[in-house]
Amino acid sequence: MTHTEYNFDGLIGPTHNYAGLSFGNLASASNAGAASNPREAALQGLAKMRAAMALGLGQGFLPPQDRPHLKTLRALGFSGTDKQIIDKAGKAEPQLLANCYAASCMWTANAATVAPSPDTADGKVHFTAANLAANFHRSIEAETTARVLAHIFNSDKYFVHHPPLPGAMHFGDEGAANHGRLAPEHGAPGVHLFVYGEDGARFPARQKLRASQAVARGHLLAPENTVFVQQSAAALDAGAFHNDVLGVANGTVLFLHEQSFADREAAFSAIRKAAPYVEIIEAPAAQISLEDAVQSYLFNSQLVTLPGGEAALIMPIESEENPRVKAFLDQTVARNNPINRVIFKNVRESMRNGGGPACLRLRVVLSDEEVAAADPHFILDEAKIVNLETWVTTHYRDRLTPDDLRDPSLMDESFAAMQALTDSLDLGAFYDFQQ
Ligand code: SUG
Repeated sequence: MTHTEYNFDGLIGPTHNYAGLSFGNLASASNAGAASNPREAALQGLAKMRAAMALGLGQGFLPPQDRPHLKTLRALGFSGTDKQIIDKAGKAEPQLLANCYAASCMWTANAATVAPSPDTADGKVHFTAANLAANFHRSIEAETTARVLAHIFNSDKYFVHHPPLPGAMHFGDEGAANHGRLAPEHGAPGVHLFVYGEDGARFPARQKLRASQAVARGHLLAPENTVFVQQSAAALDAGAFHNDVLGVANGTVLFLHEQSFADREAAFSAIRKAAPYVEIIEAPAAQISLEDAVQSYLFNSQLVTLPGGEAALIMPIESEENPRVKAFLDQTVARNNPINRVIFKNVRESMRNGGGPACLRLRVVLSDEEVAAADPHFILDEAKIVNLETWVTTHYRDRLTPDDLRDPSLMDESFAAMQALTDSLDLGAFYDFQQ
């Protein structure tokens, strides 16, 4: 059976904006209040998807969610017509309105944790939608994300869907952003690397160990194929609010910063024991500071296995622009290791909210039969990308500031866009605003 790596990118929604909602995410904080360009953001995301397809990789997407999320505003006591709700919330609680307007579901690395079928005791692909309990604007995504995944991967024969973990921050779970899979090849049983945090001196940890353990349990992973590693407090406090800001794993390669883990030696020995084939490619702190790594998002790259077997990195252009990072990358490619290619993409609109190329995708390894069982509307080809680009240019604004969120016509435009999208994807009355 052939297994292929698919990346499901988040299609960036029409309300993409900079509201400074994520404590511990330095880019989100420093761009708070700036004007965003939702149209450019979505087109940048689609261009990245096209680049991955050009490399011969499978590419899918997850649709944006309905924002403003009126259901949440109603649950929090705002009443009246849709327009009255926006008006009242904008006057009384502008920050709450911004939370309900966030397009943050674009970062699908946080949508869920996935275990491919070669790894699970029942031979099915398991999904656990992340509860994203650490931030209010992100926690709103969980229920709809679970619905989206169940819709796209809708077959009891091949797929198992677990609801977001209960218990809020007691089981705080941020999905695949703190998880990686190592395997000699995609179709062989893999080793799951779960990275959790403990609160730092500056910033709180989002991913709890007990949450990672619960996901591993639910996914029926063999204990010898799971490794749980603590992120270093230095990394968290330097702005690595998810582990994928400082490291990425795929295939036989673990690519990371020297200061990623609390106990580097113990972590490496546990990983090598479970996955003896692993090649660890590390950036020494003396060459790349934590500050450079967080600014350039060097490790928030998509580490992908190309059809010929070599590994490539799809990286943010911020990494090309940082001379120390660029020098390190040149050395890495020149050395004898599986990483032979680096492709730089401009996803600046997303980067300004702390989301690099790897944040924008959920990696799902699927067999041919499993791909055939997935909803083809969400598996991309060139024609479908062109349709999505036309949809974006038809419906999206090219400038949005936090003040614009109070403008009820933004809600109308956003819902009109979502209506057109659900029509084209045969989704029916899928979103809360359509009920
Ligand atoms: O959760 N930013 C996201 C970025 C997520 C990046 N994902 C990964 N590292 N995998 C977050 O902090 C900012 C929204 C705002 O401030 O308007 C935001 O939600």
